Amino acid sequence: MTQPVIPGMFPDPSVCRVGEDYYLVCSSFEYFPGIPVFHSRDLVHWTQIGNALDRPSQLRLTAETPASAGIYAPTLRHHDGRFWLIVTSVSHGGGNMVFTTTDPAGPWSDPVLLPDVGGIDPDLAWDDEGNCWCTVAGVQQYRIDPATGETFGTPQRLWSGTPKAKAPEAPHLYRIGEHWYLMIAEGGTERGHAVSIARGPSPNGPFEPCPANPILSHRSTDEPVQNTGHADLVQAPDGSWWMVLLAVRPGGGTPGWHVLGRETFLAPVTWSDGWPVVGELTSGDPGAVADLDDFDAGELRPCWVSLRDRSEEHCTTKERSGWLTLHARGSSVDDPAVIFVGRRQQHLSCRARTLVDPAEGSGGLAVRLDEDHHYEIEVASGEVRVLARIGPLRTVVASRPTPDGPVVLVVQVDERTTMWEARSGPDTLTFGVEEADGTVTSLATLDGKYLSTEVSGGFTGRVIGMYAAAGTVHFDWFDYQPLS
Ligand code: 6LW
Repeated sequence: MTQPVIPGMFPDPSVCRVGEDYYLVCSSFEYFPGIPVFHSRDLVHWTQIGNALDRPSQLRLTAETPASAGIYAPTLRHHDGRFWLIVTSVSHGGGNMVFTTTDPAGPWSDPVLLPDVGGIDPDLAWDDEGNCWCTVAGVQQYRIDPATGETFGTPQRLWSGTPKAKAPEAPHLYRIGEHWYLMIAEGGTERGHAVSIARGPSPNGPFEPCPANPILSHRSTDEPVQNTGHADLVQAPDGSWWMVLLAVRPGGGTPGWHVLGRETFLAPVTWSDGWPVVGELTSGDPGAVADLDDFDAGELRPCWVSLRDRSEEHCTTKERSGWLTLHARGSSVDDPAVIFVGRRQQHLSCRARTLVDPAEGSGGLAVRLDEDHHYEIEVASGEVRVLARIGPLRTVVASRPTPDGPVVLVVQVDERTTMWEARSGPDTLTFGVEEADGTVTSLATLDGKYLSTEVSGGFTGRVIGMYAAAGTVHFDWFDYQPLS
């Protein structure tokens, strides 16, 4: 199966190039810090260099921010020596806002609000006269000043996409050769997702649709990679053109269940009669990069995300040197205010382990899709339990006594690969305790189907991490090992 170039829940990619360097950003929804920023020199191997929204003055999400709300679909561009990021905060009236910097690794500015720009999936493009055009889903266009948030004139409708196709969104405007191109996603971000394009003489159109639309879609195919859409174009220093896009890798039978969220893929683009032709997806190399974090570094790495906010008061590596200390907030792991620190699951089979000291509280290791869909292994005062939340069902699946003192908790995710097994779901999750001799005593194996986006709905994928349910819990290290 074709591999994503950025595996895990990194959807709605937007890319730009400055010299030999590519930069890419993605949606981040209810997670904080928000908007992961990646760097690459070849479009295939990417390194996360930071998060654009890493302080409350940039991103204020609260326990009332629903799952899959928050930060949607950014666009990243470079203009006049600065990086510009425009994004929609779909919560608390955040609306559309612009951030800027000279260093994409950060810090980024505080937001410039665009109160008069409606819609989602905002794009930025400048014309030769220096006008800045902001195009949003629908597809509507505004002329704005990104430095002040001022809007000029009235919004214009540019194109509503292919007749009978729904949800014209993710617009991006490009000046390429003699034409202005307007590329969109349409069909909705599920199995009907597609990319279409139109071109015209000016940034305001009129736009003529490509006769070959959609230029990319896997709908109605048995491709193992599905939901292809929400794309952005970039030209390489050698003049070749490339497309980054989102797609999913559903496991199990048809139509399957995807568990890693919508991931970032790459495809080559050639041109014919002034229209782009999208080639086969380029297989990435997510690599079997094990990732052990011993929390000795002081600052948390950019891959770690929390739910809606993060403060030193509840999450710190400065209280016990070389440990991550979480002070519980809320009442349980079901609580939207739960103190959680996790990283995206990026491989269809993988193992996560953590050494937890529950001496002053209870907490553990969770695999989370949202507040209503998560499994965890939790330790508290001499007992270790496996818990499951599937919609309205909340249950203790297994429990056993455990000696006082630190304990290593383990979750192993195994992709179901044989046809008969896979008919009942994409994978299994086995929760257990690692004994002193390194063997693992399993407590329970659960069906991964219920931690899939097809079951939970929404736009996110699995995040695996540590949480405090009550009191104070210390974590010495967290180890993530790909198994596939
Ligand atoms: C985003 C829309 C989409 O705003 O999903 O896949 C929404 N495309 O363009 C959230 O990711």
